[in-house]
Amino acid sequence: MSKEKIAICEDLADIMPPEYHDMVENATFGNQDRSWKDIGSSKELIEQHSLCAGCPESIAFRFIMSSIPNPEDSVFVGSTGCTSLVFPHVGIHNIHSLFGNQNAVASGLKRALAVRFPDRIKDVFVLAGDGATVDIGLDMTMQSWFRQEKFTTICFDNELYANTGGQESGLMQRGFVAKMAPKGKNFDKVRLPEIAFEAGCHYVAILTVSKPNRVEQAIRRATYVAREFGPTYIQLYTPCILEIGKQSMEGLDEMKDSESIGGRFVMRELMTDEVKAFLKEKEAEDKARRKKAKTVTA
Ligand SMILES: Cc1ncc(C[n+]2csc(CCOP(=O)(O)OP(=O)(O)O)c2C)c(N)n1
Ligand code: SF4
Ligand SMILES: [Mg+2]
Repeated sequence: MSKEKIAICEDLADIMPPEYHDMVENATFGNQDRSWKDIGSSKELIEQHSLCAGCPESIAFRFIMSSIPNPEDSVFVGSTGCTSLVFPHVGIHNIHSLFGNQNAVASGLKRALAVRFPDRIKDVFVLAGDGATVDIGLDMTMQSWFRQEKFTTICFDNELYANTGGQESGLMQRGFVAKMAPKGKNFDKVRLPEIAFEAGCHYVAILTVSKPNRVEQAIRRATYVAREFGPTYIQLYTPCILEIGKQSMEGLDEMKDSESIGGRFVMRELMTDEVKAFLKEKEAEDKARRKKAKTVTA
């Protein structure tokens, strides 16, 4: 990993905006121990977005961007929805795919990168809403898991189609009435974490984005396991504050309430014993490296 990969071509340096120079010089590219703790003290790979003020999807992006271990060699694949409004603002290579096709596009991309760069680690992440992941794109999502494609699928679960004004989704909870689903949902929320595990994902996590350390842990685990074993899945509860009638400052409370004991989004992880043993070893290695780096600096 190295900052050379993101260096600006000398001939273009004087016309690049100052924000871009700032990103190349002061973001945490090339640091395998980068973390959410760098937020506030280094240039972030996202600082602006065009989501509603206070939308938890924006907090999710912030934590994900600061946690991925290899940003200069990572590619995001997005899908239409509120999440896609963020993609033009991120400092990571990304592709916008047709709504629902994201896991098919990511499959081709991951395979092509493995052929083109056999000696480099290239991480691929799908970031899409629940409508794209679980409803219209479910076929593509599941088939990529059946085929054991080695990338991470991240679902921004706001329990409806937010970008088109509030239609019912498979991840909506029973009885919920949305602006464009006035009769209320007749069925329970689809248990996608369990389905993902049964469909071949080697690591699955469901959580809110109220606690950055948890998001970081899930992102790192999912990335490492995807590299070694196969597909991984993370479902993040990012409530649409507009639809549940909350103010911009209230998204965090909604997430905290829903993850407290007995809540709908208490953090859960699903993994095989083999993956558990692998992560234990990997995390011990990471810890030892960080400790050594601290001793050298001191
Ligand atoms: C092929 C296709 N079908 C439908 C749409 C319309 N569409 C755009 S965004 C969206 C809903 C997105 O919902 P979700 O994936 O849950 O993301 P959110 O906006 O909730 O973050 C739909 C149906 C589209 N753009 N393309
Ligand atoms: S409509 Fe909802 S999900 Fe979309 S940006 Fe606004 S608050 Fe976020
Ligand atoms: Mg949604």
